[in-house]
Amino acid sequence: MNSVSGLGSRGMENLRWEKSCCPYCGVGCGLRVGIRDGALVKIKGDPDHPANFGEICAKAAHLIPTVRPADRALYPMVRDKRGGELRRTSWPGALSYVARHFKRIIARHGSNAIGFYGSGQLTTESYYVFNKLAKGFLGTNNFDTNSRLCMSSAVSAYTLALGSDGPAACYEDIELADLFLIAGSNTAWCHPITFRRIEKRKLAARDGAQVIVVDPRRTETADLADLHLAIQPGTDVALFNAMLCVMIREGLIDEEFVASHTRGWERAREAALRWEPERAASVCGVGTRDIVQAARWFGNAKRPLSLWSMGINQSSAGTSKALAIINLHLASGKIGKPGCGPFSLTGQPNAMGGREVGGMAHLLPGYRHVANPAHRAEVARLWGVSEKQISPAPGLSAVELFEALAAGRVKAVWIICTNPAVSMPDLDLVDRALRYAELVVVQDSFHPTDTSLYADVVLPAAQWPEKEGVMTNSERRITLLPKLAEPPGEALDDWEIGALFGRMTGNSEAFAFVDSEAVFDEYKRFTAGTPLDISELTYERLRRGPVQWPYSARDGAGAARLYTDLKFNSSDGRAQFHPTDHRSPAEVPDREFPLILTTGRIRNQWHTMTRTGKAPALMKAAPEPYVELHPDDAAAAGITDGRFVEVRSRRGMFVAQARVTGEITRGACFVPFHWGRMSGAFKAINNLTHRARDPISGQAELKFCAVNVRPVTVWSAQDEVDALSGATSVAESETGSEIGWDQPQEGGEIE
Ligand SMILES: Nc1nc2c(c(=O)[nH]1)N[C@H]1C(S)=C(S)[C@@H](COP(=O)(O)OP(=O)(O)OC[C@H]3O[C@@H](n4cnc5c(=O)[nH]c(N)nc54)[C@H](O)[C@@H]3O)O[C@H]1N2
Ligand SMILES: Nc1nc2c(c(=O)[nH]1)N[C@H]1C(S)=C(S)[C@@H](COP(=O)(O)OP(=O)(O)OC[C@H]3O[C@@H](n4cnc5c(=O)[nH]c(N)nc54)[C@H](O)[C@@H]3O)O[C@H]1N2
Ligand code: SF4
Ligand SMILES: [Mo]
Repeated sequence: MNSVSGLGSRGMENLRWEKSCCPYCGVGCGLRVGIRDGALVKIKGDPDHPANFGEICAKAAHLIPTVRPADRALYPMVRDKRGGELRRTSWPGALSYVARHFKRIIARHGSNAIGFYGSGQLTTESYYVFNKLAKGFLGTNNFDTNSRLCMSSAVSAYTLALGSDGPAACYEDIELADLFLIAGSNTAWCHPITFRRIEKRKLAARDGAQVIVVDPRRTETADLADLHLAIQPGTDVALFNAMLCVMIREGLIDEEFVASHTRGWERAREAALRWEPERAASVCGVGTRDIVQAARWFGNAKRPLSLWSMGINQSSAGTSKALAIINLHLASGKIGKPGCGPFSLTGQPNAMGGREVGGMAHLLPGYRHVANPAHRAEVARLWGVSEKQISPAPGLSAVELFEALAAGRVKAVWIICTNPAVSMPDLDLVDRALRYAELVVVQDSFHPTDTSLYADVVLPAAQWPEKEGVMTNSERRITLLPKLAEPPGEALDDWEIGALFGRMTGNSEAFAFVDSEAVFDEYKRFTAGTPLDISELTYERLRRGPVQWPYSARDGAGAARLYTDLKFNSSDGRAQFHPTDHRSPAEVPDREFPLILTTGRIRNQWHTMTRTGKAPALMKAAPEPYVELHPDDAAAAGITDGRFVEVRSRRGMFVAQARVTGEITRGACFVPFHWGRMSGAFKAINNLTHRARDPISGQAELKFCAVNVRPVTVWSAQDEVDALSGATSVAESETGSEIGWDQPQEGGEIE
């Protein structure tokens, strides 16, 4: 165990402190957990952990009430028929029920009629076991995760440009950088401890550290900016191309680096030169001078560090957006050196581990690809299965899986550690998918959730800190989470559930893991000789502290940065430029739906609130969702601050109070996505969002769709009578005139 002290002051008898890692965001802060008589009583930051040096944010500080609330899932449950009750059963009872249905479905429709949908909040070990089960033993690559909604555009861009996935930079670079380009990331709220480091760096830097923030909203992150580019949503590629255009024109390109270490510059250069700053300014809705300024700062910076997250990734142009950022670094040679580089901030605590272990429908462990015959052969050998058993066809990605369920092509889905009935775009699709499926298995630590309401089988999972395993944070740092408490009822660690199922379905040897360490030791063999080599890493080493990958036992440490030898992971060691071009999002505003809806997070809630929703202190700050609207758009619609409004898209409706604020760009509105239908049918903003995807990464466009916003009309008794008697509808007689939408509205600056 990781006991760090037996602190014994008055009233603190028997209090012992154990090390762990925060189960929320990808910053991956080290925690110290105070335990007395087997119960968690205190949480503080681990001063020795290099992600946070003892600091934590409010979400972690309020973890304790989220561990044992009344709605923990305690026992396996099965519903024999749709519409029937979920009844408690044993683990063998529940898993043999699943096995029976899988067998029937596979016999009738083939292996690809089943699918798994997992999560970046699983430990690496749990990911590994389920991935092995699906891809190695059930014959389907339909194992995808919510990382598809989160990181997949960054993954595609890194792979295309640098030859493999994996952020090159590290947190220490924050203290060294002299320019921060923060794009599509509300770091202050979503990666708060990383943000504090940026803030400190900026305030402490005698040599000056400038901050550029690219975000259609004036977020708390943007408050730190020397230059805030409040672009129209979806126009980032135009902006970054224009920055590159200015850098070319002003001689700010590192020609020698480009010539020696990259390929494809000519075409990227041509593409950028088509984006004069004036042209980008009109598309992005920001000033030409600001674009030129941003380019000069970037081009002249010695150590520019680019941080990005969902405003970039969650877009039908997500891969292009991320590539355009990477191009800026390749063109200026600002990569592989201390203090600079492209650095995507991962959202979930182990989204990185998921990528490493092959937790997406096109991947195999160790950054291998299902489509690559040599990769399949290596993995098959290590799994002890025939090569033919691993299908060469990539499985269905997250949204595709739900589309296939709704269309009846996939018949069964096993959902693990994610709540798609809140977090997926276009919730009506999810509703159809889960109703039409013949079998829905939900493995969650809580019940009911919006998703488990659809379940035929509920499998109770241990959650933090009842589970053991490793997680990798944004800077490739692996931390061991020890098991610090017993799970309630009969809940099991996720990997144990997968292993039990594997053994029950006749693969006793392949799933004979005795503990999570045995899973880790099997997984790490897949990394030998790969960019993420941790084949020499052990739990024993991790108990002494976290390490970055790649790791070498000889050094006892990992690599702080990637590509320091300026050799990239491509066959010739060169990085590849990809020309990028701006294209319109999938659904642009029009007369009927004149505003852009963008969605995201708030400081004190985590995703679908199954955990943070149980911490009274966190709920207090934001008990309800809301709609941020620009004053001009609000005035045009007859909306005042605090008024209840309905937001509609072609797919659904949402109701909340308006927050009229100049902090959002004109033409767009913002709604947090944490609330699901269980909290009120019209509180779920994903009723409205669009499931268009990036063609390369498959990531959904959760940051852009067309909506209209109007005041909620209060019906009087007379309206009721009029409506029933077919008299003029309220919508025509009152709301229509009030909103004044009759004038055609231009769809922002979008082309
Ligand atoms: N408090 C809290 N923290 C979290 C989470 C949480 O649920 N709550 N979740 C974690 C996870 S999984 C993730 S993925 C991260 C996400 O972290 P972030 O990406 O920082 O969070 P979001 O609020 O989704 O979106 C970031 C910003 O993108 C902006 N944006 C929207 N459209 C565009 C655009 O077209 N271009 C640009 N440049 N910006 C745009 C939005 O205005 C928003 O401010 O947070 C992690 N941390
Ligand atoms: N509109 C809109 N939608 C979005 C986004 C957005 O910005 N806008 N962001 C997207 C992104 S980036 C993400 S990452 C997703 C997140 O979306 P989800 O993954 O759906 O969100 P969570 O609430 O984190 O879901 C985790 C589930 O796992 C359960 N759980 C917690 N710990 C454990 C455990 O140890 N084991 C098991 N088995 N279960 C556990 C929780 O109770 C919860 O039900 O949302 C996406 N959806
Ligand atoms: S910043 Fe992220 S990892 Fe750190 S304490 Fe807060 S939620 Fe946890
Ligand atoms: Mo995420």
